Amino acid sequence: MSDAESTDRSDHRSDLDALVIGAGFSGLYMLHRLRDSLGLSALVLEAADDVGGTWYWNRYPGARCDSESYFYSFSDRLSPDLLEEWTWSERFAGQPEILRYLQTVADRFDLRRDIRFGTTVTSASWDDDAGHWTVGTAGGERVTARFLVTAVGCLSTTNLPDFPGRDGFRGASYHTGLWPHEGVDFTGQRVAVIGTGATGVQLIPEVAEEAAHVTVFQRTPNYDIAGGNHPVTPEFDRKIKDDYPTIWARTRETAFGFPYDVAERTALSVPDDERQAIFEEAWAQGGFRLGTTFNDLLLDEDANETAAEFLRNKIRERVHDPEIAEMLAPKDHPFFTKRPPLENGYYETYNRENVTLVDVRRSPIEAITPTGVRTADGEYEVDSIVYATGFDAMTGTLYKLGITGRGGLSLADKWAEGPRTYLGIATHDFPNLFMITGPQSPSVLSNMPVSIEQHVDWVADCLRHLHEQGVERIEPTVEAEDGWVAHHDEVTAMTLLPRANSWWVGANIPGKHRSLYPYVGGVGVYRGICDDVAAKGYEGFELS
Ligand code: FAD
Ligand code: N01
Repeated sequence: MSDAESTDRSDHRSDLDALVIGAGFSGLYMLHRLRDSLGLSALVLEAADDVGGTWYWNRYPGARCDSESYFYSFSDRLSPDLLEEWTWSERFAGQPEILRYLQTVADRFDLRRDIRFGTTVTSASWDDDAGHWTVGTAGGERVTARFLVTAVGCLSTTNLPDFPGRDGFRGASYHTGLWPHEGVDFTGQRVAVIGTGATGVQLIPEVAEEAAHVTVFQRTPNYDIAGGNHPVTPEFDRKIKDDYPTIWARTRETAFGFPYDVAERTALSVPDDERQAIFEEAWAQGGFRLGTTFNDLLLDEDANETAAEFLRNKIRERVHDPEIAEMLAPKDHPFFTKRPPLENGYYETYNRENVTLVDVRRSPIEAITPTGVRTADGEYEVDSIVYATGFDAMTGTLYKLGITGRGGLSLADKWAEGPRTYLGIATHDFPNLFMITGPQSPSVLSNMPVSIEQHVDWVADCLRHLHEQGVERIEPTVEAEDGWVAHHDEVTAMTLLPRANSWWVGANIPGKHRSLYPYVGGVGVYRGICDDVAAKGYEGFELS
């Protein structure tokens, strides 16, 4: 019997202190804090057969992080020893290596014995009389817990567009977020790839190397930034390890949770040639630095346009066919109002003979036929279709949990006009519920391990406080929630982010309420607000 099964028949099934859903970065660290720091009884329910979350599911060719590995990991908060011992092989590690890292974390802290794998949560209802959550699973089990922590990820429910005829395709279809564990051999095949977000941009060059022909269906071109991936040298590794105290301190105070911050200058305050040189230097360094070169790129359209045009010109330099280059160069939204993918050789892929780009904005996909993809311009016959079409982000997975709060109110109904949270971590009428990287927290607008640790630590400290004070329930007040939503909306309106049809605003899912789902006020600012709330005895929460 596996460890996971042995927990199945333990006392954990009833009256747990805390139940956590999800065993990715968030759930693993939450379990460690609950069990090992606070001594609470805790159980994690996880739909997958192993830990890893994102890195368990997204096994498509080319999958890798685009936060640099040395800070896309747990900090010294988890274990200074592990930081010293673990060495990343590449600047941006590939999926297998990140999965191995998370498996190592699970093993090292003996987390698996309190994780039940292959267990999908389908309901979670608050019982106001009993003062606990009753959580139901697809297998028909029920578990009760005083506190419920969702660690279900922001990007864990796939978006498979409902194209007419989709299920009648006679070849093989894949969604990148549910990639077969045994891999896929595209050798000699004609492959359609639908979607050119961060995933498509990683996958397309890899598939083009293998397949006979790749047809890419692009709806919106992106401002892809050069990744600049390379192996990690022993010298770099040593330097990073020596600098870790400073690095982690920086990640906690900067806007995006990176160890470098946005420069304190505006784009139009410097002469054109100087600005160009600054962009070039950031480009040469690779990664997201280009987005931090000036502090008004997300605020001022003219400033933004300078970066946008710089990136369009990079595309024009690299893609030989000027017509294809213009198809790839975005003009319908400002830079960074959709998540810019990092690319390693993506644009050069379009110089290959075996790659065709189709503009489905101009000529939309009308149907998937038994033998291919039909657009307004004609049919493209293929052997396989890859859907790199992203996720129902931030709320999709939360709604699938079937959460109901006081009086049977469902979370989906409460948020029908957009999420209403306090700090993106809790919501009124749902006592004792904490959402790790919930909507209206920095989450996907940050280097996520930093935001995950901040949320988990805040929740753990809160639970310790409740225990010490003999408090059994915690719930945000309506006033505090209204205040946070108003603040969130105000900060959002100062930026250019609402301008683009991105998944950040829910535009990728037909019928989804349009609002900015993550909080754009910045990681450091947000941490300060959360710390202040805690220091004031959890101001804005009702404790009873
Ligand atoms: P997840 O890793 O998504 O884990 C959530 C877990 O919850 C999953 O295992 C899922 O199976 C489980 N779950 C969900 N619903 C249920 C249910 N009903 N019942 C039981 N279990 C359930 N972020 C960055 O900051 N930098 C990067 O470079 C980066 N790269 C990324 C690359 C890809 C391809 C993707 C898709 C995302 C990337 N992200 C990146 C975001 C990434 O999701 C986070 O960095 C991080 O992995 C999230 O961890 P998590 O534990 O919060 O959620
Ligand atoms: O998903 P996406 P993703 N018809 O939603 C298109 C993280 N991530 O999986 O832009 C035609 O960005 C859609 O078109 P449009 C990262 O946070 C990180 O690529 O909506 N096309 C788009 O081109 C990222 O942002 C990393 O017009 C349709 C694509 O499909 C997030 O995950 C790597 C369509 C979806 O792009 C999601 O990225 C990978 C339709 N009906 C992911 N529906 C790294 O860190 C959708 N599309 C490296």
